Amino acid sequence: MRSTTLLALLALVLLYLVSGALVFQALEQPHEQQVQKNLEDGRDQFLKDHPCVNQKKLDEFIKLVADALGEGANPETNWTNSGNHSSAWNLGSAFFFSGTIITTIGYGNIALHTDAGRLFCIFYALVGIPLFGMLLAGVGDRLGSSLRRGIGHIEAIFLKWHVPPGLVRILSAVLFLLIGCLLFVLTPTFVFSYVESWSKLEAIYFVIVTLTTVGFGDYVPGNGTGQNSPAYQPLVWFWILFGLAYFASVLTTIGNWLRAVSRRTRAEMGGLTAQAASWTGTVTARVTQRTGPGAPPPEKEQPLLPSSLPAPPAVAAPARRPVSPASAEEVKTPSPPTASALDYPSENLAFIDESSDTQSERGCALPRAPRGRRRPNPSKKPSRPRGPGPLRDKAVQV
Ligand code: Q6F
Repeated sequence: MRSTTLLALLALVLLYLVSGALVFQALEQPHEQQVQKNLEDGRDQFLKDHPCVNQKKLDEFIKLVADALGEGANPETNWTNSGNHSSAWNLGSAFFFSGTIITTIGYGNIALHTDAGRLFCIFYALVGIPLFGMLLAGVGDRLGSSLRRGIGHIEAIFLKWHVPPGLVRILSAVLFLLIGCLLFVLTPTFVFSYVESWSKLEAIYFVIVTLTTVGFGDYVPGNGTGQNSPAYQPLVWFWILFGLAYFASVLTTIGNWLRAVSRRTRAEMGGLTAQAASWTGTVTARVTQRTGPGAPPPEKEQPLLPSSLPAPPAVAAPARRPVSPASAEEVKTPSPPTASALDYPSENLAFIDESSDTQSERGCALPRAPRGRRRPNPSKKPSRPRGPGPLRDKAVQV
Protein backbone atom coordinates (compact mmCIF):
# COMPACT_ATOMS: atom_id res chain seq x y z
CA MET A 1 0.00 0.00 0.00
CA ARG A 2 1.35 3.41 -0.95
CA SER A 3 2.07 5.75 1.92
CA THR A 4 -0.40 8.34 0.68
CA THR A 5 -3.11 5.71 0.65
CA LEU A 6 -2.05 4.64 4.09
CA LEU A 7 -2.21 8.20 5.40
CA ALA A 8 -5.63 8.72 3.84
CA LEU A 9 -6.82 5.52 5.45
CA LEU A 10 -5.39 6.57 8.79
CA ALA A 11 -7.18 9.90 8.54
CA LEU A 12 -10.42 8.15 7.63
CA VAL A 13 -10.14 5.78 10.59
CA LEU A 14 -9.37 8.69 12.94
CA LEU A 15 -12.37 10.55 11.59
CA TYR A 16 -14.50 7.45 12.09
CA LEU A 17 -13.27 7.10 15.66
CA VAL A 18 -13.93 10.73 16.52
CA SER A 19 -17.42 10.68 15.02
CA GLY A 20 -18.15 7.46 16.90
CA ALA A 21 -16.91 9.05 20.10
CA LEU A 22 -19.12 12.11 19.65
CA VAL A 23 -22.23 10.05 18.91
CA PHE A 24 -21.68 7.61 21.78
CA GLN A 25 -20.99 10.45 24.17
CA ALA A 26 -24.10 12.34 23.14
CA LEU A 27 -26.21 9.20 23.53
CA GLU A 28 -24.75 7.83 26.74
CA GLN A 29 -23.68 10.75 28.92
CA PRO A 30 -27.17 11.96 29.91
CA HIS A 31 -28.06 8.45 31.03
CA GLU A 32 -24.90 8.16 33.07
CA GLN A 33 -25.66 11.43 34.83
CA GLN A 34 -29.17 10.21 35.58
CA VAL A 35 -27.82 7.01 37.14
CA GLN A 36 -25.37 8.99 39.27
CA LYS A 37 -28.18 11.24 40.43
CA ASN A 38 -30.34 8.23 41.33
CA LEU A 39 -27.54 6.85 43.50
CA GLU A 40 -27.11 10.15 45.31
CA ASP A 41 -30.85 10.58 45.79
CA GLY A 42 -31.15 7.05 47.12
CA ARG A 43 -28.30 7.61 49.55
CA ASP A 44 -29.79 10.88 50.78
CA GLN A 45 -33.17 9.25 51.27
CA PHE A 46 -31.52 6.41 53.19
CA LEU A 47 -29.75 8.91 55.46
CA LYS A 48 -33.02 10.73 56.06
CA ASP A 49 -34.81 7.50 56.94
CA HIS A 50 -31.98 6.35 59.21
CA PRO A 51 -30.66 9.44 60.99
CA CYS A 52 -28.45 7.31 63.22
CA VAL A 53 -26.24 6.39 60.20
CA ASN A 54 -23.16 8.51 59.72
CA GLN A 55 -22.85 9.76 56.13
CA LYS A 56 -19.10 9.10 55.95
CA LYS A 57 -19.52 5.54 57.19
CA LEU A 58 -22.27 4.94 54.63
CA ASP A 59 -20.08 6.27 51.81
CA GLU A 60 -17.30 3.93 52.93
CA PHE A 61 -19.70 1.00 52.89
CA ILE A 62 -20.99 1.90 49.43
CA LYS A 63 -17.41 1.96 48.19
CA LEU A 64 -16.73 -1.45 49.75
CA VAL A 65 -19.77 -2.89 48.02
CA ALA A 66 -18.82 -1.32 44.69
CA ASP A 67 -15.29 -2.76 44.91
CA ALA A 68 -16.53 -6.21 45.87
CA LEU A 69 -18.96 -6.20 42.94
CA GLY A 70 -16.09 -5.23 40.68
CA GLU A 71 -14.10 -8.22 41.92
CA GLY A 72 -16.92 -10.60 41.15
CA ALA A 73 -18.73 -10.86 44.48
CA ASN A 74 -22.43 -11.56 44.39
CA PRO A 75 -24.53 -9.80 47.06
CA GLU A 76 -27.30 -12.34 46.63
CA THR A 77 -25.38 -15.32 47.97
CA ASN A 78 -23.68 -16.14 51.23
CA TRP A 79 -20.17 -17.52 50.87
CA THR A 80 -20.39 -19.95 53.82
CA ASN A 81 -23.14 -21.96 52.16
CA SER A 82 -22.83 -21.01 48.54
CA GLY A 83 -20.20 -23.67 47.87
CA ASN A 84 -18.95 -24.15 44.37
CA HIS A 85 -22.20 -24.03 42.54
CA SER A 86 -23.02 -20.34 42.51
CA SER A 87 -19.38 -19.26 42.25
CA ALA A 88 -18.47 -17.25 39.22
CA TRP A 89 -15.70 -19.81 38.82
CA ASN A 90 -17.68 -23.03 38.79
CA LEU A 91 -16.64 -25.35 35.97
CA GLY A 92 -19.33 -24.19 33.55
CA SER A 93 -18.36 -20.57 33.98
CA ALA A 94 -14.66 -21.37 33.75
CA PHE A 95 -15.33 -23.28 30.51
CA PHE A 96 -17.24 -20.29 29.20
CA PHE A 97 -14.35 -18.04 30.25
CA SER A 98 -11.88 -20.19 28.28
CA GLY A 99 -14.24 -19.88 25.33
CA THR A 100 -14.21 -16.10 25.51
CA ILE A 101 -10.41 -16.22 25.34
CA ILE A 102 -9.92 -18.52 22.37
CA THR A 103 -12.71 -16.94 20.34
CA THR A 104 -11.22 -13.51 21.21
CA ILE A 105 -14.73 -12.39 22.16
CA GLY A 106 -13.46 -11.55 25.64
CA TYR A 107 -16.69 -10.48 27.31
CA GLY A 108 -14.96 -9.50 30.53
CA ASN A 109 -18.03 -10.05 32.67
CA ILE A 110 -15.80 -12.29 34.71
CA ALA A 111 -12.14 -11.49 34.73
CA LEU A 112 -8.91 -12.71 36.27
CA HIS A 113 -7.91 -11.24 39.60
CA THR A 114 -4.78 -13.25 40.39
CA ASP A 115 -1.33 -12.84 38.84
CA ALA A 116 -1.05 -16.59 38.29
CA GLY A 117 -4.32 -16.50 36.39
CA ARG A 118 -3.16 -13.62 34.23
CA LEU A 119 0.16 -15.29 33.47
CA PHE A 120 -1.55 -18.50 32.44
CA CYS A 121 -4.01 -16.54 30.34
CA ILE A 122 -1.19 -15.13 28.23
CA PHE A 123 0.02 -18.53 27.12
CA TYR A 124 -3.46 -19.96 26.95
CA ALA A 125 -4.49 -17.24 24.52
CA LEU A 126 -1.35 -17.49 22.40
CA VAL A 127 -1.97 -21.17 21.73
CA GLY A 128 -5.75 -21.25 21.93
CA ILE A 129 -6.56 -18.47 19.51
CA PRO A 130 -4.70 -19.99 16.55
CA LEU A 131 -6.06 -23.40 17.47
CA PHE A 132 -9.62 -22.14 17.48
CA GLY A 133 -8.84 -20.29 14.26
CA MET A 134 -8.03 -23.61 12.63
CA LEU A 135 -11.33 -25.06 13.80
CA LEU A 136 -13.16 -21.99 12.56
CA ALA A 137 -11.49 -22.32 9.18
CA GLY A 138 -12.65 -25.91 8.88
CA VAL A 139 -16.17 -25.05 9.94
CA GLY A 140 -16.24 -22.08 7.58
CA ASP A 141 -15.16 -24.34 4.74
CA ARG A 142 -17.96 -26.83 5.37
CA LEU A 143 -20.53 -24.15 5.99
CA GLY A 144 -19.54 -22.29 2.84
CA SER A 145 -19.73 -25.34 0.64
CA SER A 146 -23.06 -26.54 1.99
CA LEU A 147 -24.60 -23.08 1.75
CA ARG A 148 -23.25 -22.78 -1.76
CA ARG A 149 -24.63 -26.17 -2.70
CA GLY A 150 -28.04 -25.10 -1.43
CA ILE A 151 -27.88 -21.79 -3.23
CA GLY A 152 -26.57 -23.56 -6.35
CA HIS A 153 -29.88 -25.41 -6.68
CA ILE A 154 -31.74 -22.12 -6.54
CA GLU A 155 -29.29 -20.58 -9.02
CA ALA A 156 -29.99 -23.41 -11.43
CA ILE A 157 -33.70 -22.65 -11.23
CA PHE A 158 -33.06 -18.98 -11.92
CA LEU A 159 -30.88 -19.82 -14.90
CA LYS A 160 -33.57 -22.12 -16.23
CA TRP A 161 -35.89 -19.13 -16.09
CA HIS A 162 -33.36 -17.27 -18.25
CA VAL A 163 -32.50 -14.76 -15.56
CA PRO A 164 -29.26 -13.05 -16.66
CA PRO A 165 -26.21 -14.61 -14.98
CA GLY A 166 -25.08 -11.26 -13.56
CA LEU A 167 -28.39 -10.88 -11.81
CA VAL A 168 -28.26 -14.47 -10.62
CA ARG A 169 -24.91 -13.74 -8.99
CA ILE A 170 -26.34 -10.79 -7.13
CA LEU A 171 -29.45 -12.76 -6.21
CA SER A 172 -27.39 -15.56 -4.73
CA ALA A 173 -25.30 -13.09 -2.73
CA VAL A 174 -28.53 -11.63 -1.37
CA LEU A 175 -29.83 -15.12 -0.70
CA PHE A 176 -26.66 -16.01 1.16
CA LEU A 177 -27.06 -12.94 3.33
CA LEU A 178 -30.74 -13.65 3.96
CA ILE A 179 -30.29 -17.32 4.84
CA GLY A 180 -27.26 -16.56 7.00
CA CYS A 181 -29.05 -13.73 8.79
CA LEU A 182 -32.02 -15.96 9.40
CA LEU A 183 -29.88 -18.80 10.74
CA PHE A 184 -27.26 -16.91 12.71
CA VAL A 185 -28.81 -13.56 13.60
CA LEU A 186 -32.60 -13.53 13.62
CA THR A 187 -33.35 -16.97 15.03
CA PRO A 188 -30.77 -16.58 17.83
CA THR A 189 -32.14 -13.10 18.53
CA PHE A 190 -35.62 -14.50 19.16
CA VAL A 191 -34.27 -17.40 21.19
CA PHE A 192 -32.11 -15.15 23.39
CA SER A 193 -34.90 -12.65 23.77
CA TYR A 194 -37.24 -15.40 24.91
CA VAL A 195 -34.89 -17.39 27.14
CA GLU A 196 -33.07 -14.46 28.72
CA SER A 197 -36.09 -12.13 28.79
CA TRP A 198 -34.18 -9.50 26.86
CA SER A 199 -35.88 -7.03 24.57
CA LYS A 200 -35.46 -7.74 20.85
CA LEU A 201 -33.03 -4.84 20.56
CA GLU A 202 -30.94 -6.09 23.48
CA ALA A 203 -30.86 -9.57 21.97
CA ILE A 204 -29.80 -8.49 18.47
CA TYR A 205 -27.27 -6.11 20.01
CA PHE A 206 -25.81 -9.04 21.92
CA VAL A 207 -25.77 -11.19 18.78
CA ILE A 208 -23.90 -8.60 16.73
CA VAL A 209 -21.53 -7.64 19.52
CA THR A 210 -20.67 -11.32 19.94
CA LEU A 211 -20.32 -12.35 16.30
CA THR A 212 -18.17 -9.35 15.45
CA THR A 213 -16.09 -10.52 18.47
CA VAL A 214 -16.41 -7.05 19.97
CA GLY A 215 -17.78 -8.74 23.08
CA PHE A 216 -18.78 -6.08 25.57
CA GLY A 217 -20.07 -8.54 28.14
CA ASP A 218 -22.95 -6.41 29.33
CA TYR A 219 -25.30 -9.12 28.10
CA VAL A 220 -24.18 -12.70 28.53
CA PRO A 221 -26.53 -15.62 27.92
CA GLY A 222 -26.29 -18.77 29.94
CA ASN A 223 -25.21 -17.17 33.19
CA GLY A 224 -28.13 -18.68 35.04
CA THR A 225 -30.40 -15.64 35.11
CA GLY A 226 -32.63 -17.00 32.36
CA GLN A 227 -34.78 -20.12 32.61
CA ASN A 228 -32.48 -22.36 30.60
CA SER A 229 -32.54 -26.03 29.79
CA PRO A 230 -29.40 -28.18 29.94
CA ALA A 231 -29.18 -28.05 26.14
CA TYR A 232 -29.02 -24.27 26.14
CA GLN A 233 -25.32 -23.68 26.80
CA PRO A 234 -24.13 -26.29 24.27
CA LEU A 235 -26.46 -24.71 21.73
CA VAL A 236 -24.94 -21.31 22.40
CA TRP A 237 -21.51 -22.86 21.84
CA PHE A 238 -22.63 -24.22 18.46
CA TRP A 239 -24.11 -20.92 17.49
CA ILE A 240 -20.86 -19.15 18.40
CA LEU A 241 -18.82 -21.53 16.26
CA PHE A 242 -21.01 -21.32 13.14
CA GLY A 243 -21.99 -17.72 13.64
CA LEU A 244 -18.37 -16.57 13.92
CA ALA A 245 -17.52 -18.39 10.70
CA TYR A 246 -20.49 -16.83 8.92
CA PHE A 247 -19.77 -13.36 10.21
CA ALA A 248 -16.12 -13.59 9.28
CA SER A 249 -17.21 -14.06 5.70
CA VAL A 250 -19.74 -11.24 5.85
CA LEU A 251 -17.21 -8.82 7.30
CA THR A 252 -14.66 -9.84 4.72
CA THR A 253 -17.19 -9.27 1.99
CA ILE A 254 -17.95 -5.80 3.31
CA GLY A 255 -14.21 -5.16 3.34
CA ASN A 256 -13.98 -6.29 -0.29
CA TRP A 257 -16.78 -3.98 -1.27
CA LEU A 258 -15.11 -1.06 0.46
CA ARG A 259 -11.89 -1.93 -1.30
CA ALA A 260 -13.67 -2.14 -4.66
CA VAL A 261 -15.18 1.29 -4.06
CA SER A 262 -11.81 2.77 -3.14
CA ARG A 263 -10.19 1.11 -6.14
CA ARG A 264 -12.76 2.66 -8.43
CA THR A 265 -12.35 6.06 -6.78
CA ARG A 266 -8.63 5.81 -7.16
CA ALA A 267 -8.93 4.86 -10.83
CA GLU A 268 -11.04 7.96 -11.38
CA MET A 269 -8.52 10.05 -9.46
CA GLY A 270 -5.84 8.47 -11.63
CA GLY A 271 -7.68 9.73 -14.71
CA LEU A 272 -7.74 13.21 -13.23
CA THR A 273 -4.05 13.07 -12.45
CA ALA A 274 -3.30 12.04 -16.02
CA GLN A 275 -5.24 15.02 -17.29
CA ALA A 276 -3.44 17.32 -14.89
CA ALA A 277 -0.16 15.87 -16.11
CA SER A 278 -1.00 16.65 -19.73
CA TRP A 279 -1.75 20.24 -18.73
CA THR A 280 1.58 20.61 -16.99
CA GLY A 281 3.27 18.56 -19.67
CA THR A 282 5.88 21.14 -20.59
CA VAL A 283 7.04 21.55 -17.00
CA THR A 284 7.35 17.84 -16.53
CA ALA A 285 9.30 17.49 -19.75
CA ARG A 286 11.80 20.13 -18.69
CA VAL A 287 12.33 18.51 -15.30
CA THR A 288 12.94 15.14 -16.94
CA GLN A 289 15.45 16.67 -19.29
CA ARG A 290 17.35 18.19 -16.38
CA THR A 291 17.51 14.87 -14.64
CA GLY A 292 19.10 13.52 -17.80
CA PRO A 293 20.42 10.10 -18.58
CA GLY A 294 23.26 10.34 -16.04
CA ALA A 295 20.94 11.04 -13.19
CA PRO A 296 19.94 8.28 -10.83
CA PRO A 297 17.02 6.26 -12.11
CA PRO A 298 13.63 7.29 -10.89
CA GLU A 299 12.74 5.87 -7.56
CA LYS A 300 11.28 2.44 -7.95
CA GLU A 301 8.82 1.27 -5.42
CA GLN A 302 10.48 -1.78 -4.11
CA PRO A 303 9.05 -3.28 -1.00
CA LEU A 304 11.67 -3.91 1.64
CA LEU A 305 9.25 -5.86 3.71
CA PRO A 306 6.60 -8.23 2.54
CA SER A 307 4.19 -5.82 0.94
CA SER A 308 1.36 -6.56 3.29
CA LEU A 309 1.14 -7.37 6.93
CA PRO A 310 0.11 -10.95 7.25
CA ALA A 311 -3.51 -11.11 8.21
CA PRO A 312 -4.45 -12.89 11.38
CA PRO A 313 -5.47 -16.49 10.93
CA ALA A 314 -8.90 -17.83 10.36
CA VAL A 315 -11.35 -15.15 11.32
CA ALA A 316 -9.65 -12.83 8.94
CA ALA A 317 -10.88 -14.56 5.90
CA PRO A 318 -9.46 -12.85 2.90
CA ALA A 319 -11.30 -12.82 -0.32
CA ARG A 320 -11.16 -15.55 -2.88
CA ARG A 321 -8.36 -13.76 -4.59
CA PRO A 322 -5.95 -13.33 -1.75
CA VAL A 323 -4.03 -10.61 -3.52
CA SER A 324 -2.50 -8.15 -1.19
CA PRO A 325 -3.88 -4.91 -2.58
CA ALA A 326 -0.52 -3.22 -2.28
CA SER A 327 1.48 -5.72 -4.23
CA ALA A 328 -1.27 -5.94 -6.80
CA GLU A 329 -0.89 -2.25 -7.48
CA GLU A 330 2.84 -2.20 -7.47
CA VAL A 331 3.26 -5.03 -9.89
CA LYS A 332 0.47 -3.50 -11.93
CA THR A 333 -1.51 -6.67 -11.99
CA PRO A 334 -4.64 -5.94 -13.95
CA SER A 335 -7.08 -5.36 -11.18
CA PRO A 336 -10.10 -7.63 -11.33
CA PRO A 337 -13.20 -6.12 -12.85
CA THR A 338 -15.14 -4.17 -10.30
CA ALA A 339 -18.26 -6.23 -10.84
CA SER A 340 -16.52 -9.30 -9.51
CA ALA A 341 -15.79 -7.43 -6.32
CA LEU A 342 -19.40 -8.13 -5.57
CA ASP A 343 -18.17 -11.44 -4.32
CA TYR A 344 -20.37 -14.16 -3.16
CA PRO A 345 -20.02 -13.90 0.57
CA SER A 346 -20.20 -17.68 0.57
CA GLU A 347 -17.00 -17.82 -1.41
CA ASN A 348 -15.26 -15.98 1.37
CA LEU A 349 -16.60 -18.59 3.70
CA ALA A 350 -15.50 -21.50 1.63
CA PHE A 351 -12.09 -20.02 1.15
CA ILE A 352 -11.38 -19.17 4.75
CA ASP A 353 -9.54 -22.44 4.87
CA GLU A 354 -7.38 -21.93 1.83
CA SER A 355 -6.49 -18.36 2.52
CA SER A 356 -5.92 -18.83 6.20
CA ASP A 357 -3.31 -21.41 5.29
CA THR A 358 -1.47 -18.97 3.09
CA GLN A 359 -1.91 -16.35 5.76
CA SER A 360 -0.57 -18.43 8.58
CA GLU A 361 2.44 -19.36 6.52
CA ARG A 362 3.21 -15.71 6.36
CA GLY A 363 3.02 -15.19 10.01
CA CYS A 364 1.46 -13.48 12.88
CA ALA A 365 -1.68 -11.86 14.13
CA LEU A 366 -2.51 -8.26 14.67
CA PRO A 367 -2.34 -6.81 18.11
CA ARG A 368 -5.71 -5.79 19.39
CA ALA A 369 -6.19 -2.41 20.85
CA PRO A 370 -6.51 -2.33 24.59
CA ARG A 371 -9.97 -1.77 25.84
CA GLY A 372 -11.09 0.65 28.37
CA ARG A 373 -13.38 -0.03 31.23
CA ARG A 374 -16.41 -1.93 30.34
CA ARG A 375 -19.81 -1.16 31.58
CA PRO A 376 -20.70 -3.80 34.01
CA ASN A 377 -23.68 -5.90 33.23
CA PRO A 378 -26.56 -4.01 34.76
CA SER A 379 -28.39 -7.02 36.07
CA LYS A 380 -25.37 -9.22 36.52
CA LYS A 381 -21.91 -9.12 37.86
CA PRO A 382 -20.06 -5.98 37.08
CA SER A 383 -16.53 -6.29 35.92
CA ARG A 384 -13.31 -4.63 36.72
CA PRO A 385 -11.39 -2.65 34.18
CA ARG A 386 -9.93 -4.91 31.61
CA GLY A 387 -6.37 -4.79 30.66
CA PRO A 388 -5.13 -4.94 27.12
CA GLY A 389 -6.89 -7.70 25.33
CA PRO A 390 -5.20 -10.72 23.81
CA LEU A 391 -4.13 -10.85 20.25
CA ARG A 392 -7.24 -10.75 18.28
CA ASP A 393 -8.23 -12.07 14.97
CA LYS A 394 -10.58 -9.81 13.28
CA ALA A 395 -12.58 -10.49 10.24
CA VAL A 396 -10.82 -7.68 8.56
CA GLN A 397 -8.21 -8.08 5.96
CA VAL A 398 -4.95 -6.28 6.19
C1 Q6F B 1 -22.00 -19.26 30.30
C2 Q6F B 1 -22.06 -19.90 28.95
C3 Q6F B 1 -22.21 -17.92 30.46
C4 Q6F B 1 -22.12 -17.33 31.73
C5 Q6F B 1 -19.35 -16.32 34.19
C6 Q6F B 1 -19.98 -17.56 24.82
C7 Q6F B 1 -19.14 -19.79 25.02
C8 Q6F B 1 -22.60 -19.72 26.55
C9 Q6F B 1 -21.81 -18.10 32.84
C10 Q6F B 1 -21.33 -19.28 25.86
C11 Q6F B 1 -21.70 -20.03 31.43
C12 Q6F B 1 -21.60 -19.45 32.67
C13 Q6F B 1 -21.14 -17.97 25.46
C14 Q6F B 1 -20.31 -20.18 25.64
C15 Q6F B 1 -18.99 -18.49 24.61
N1 Q6F B 1 -22.65 -19.22 27.92
N2 Q6F B 1 -21.70 -17.57 34.13
O1 Q6F B 1 -21.57 -20.98 28.77
O2 Q6F B 1 -21.16 -15.87 35.88
O3 Q6F B 1 -21.48 -15.09 33.67
S1 Q6F B 1 -20.99 -16.13 34.48
CL1 Q6F B 1 -22.36 -16.80 25.74
CL2 Q6F B 1 -17.54 -18.01 23.79
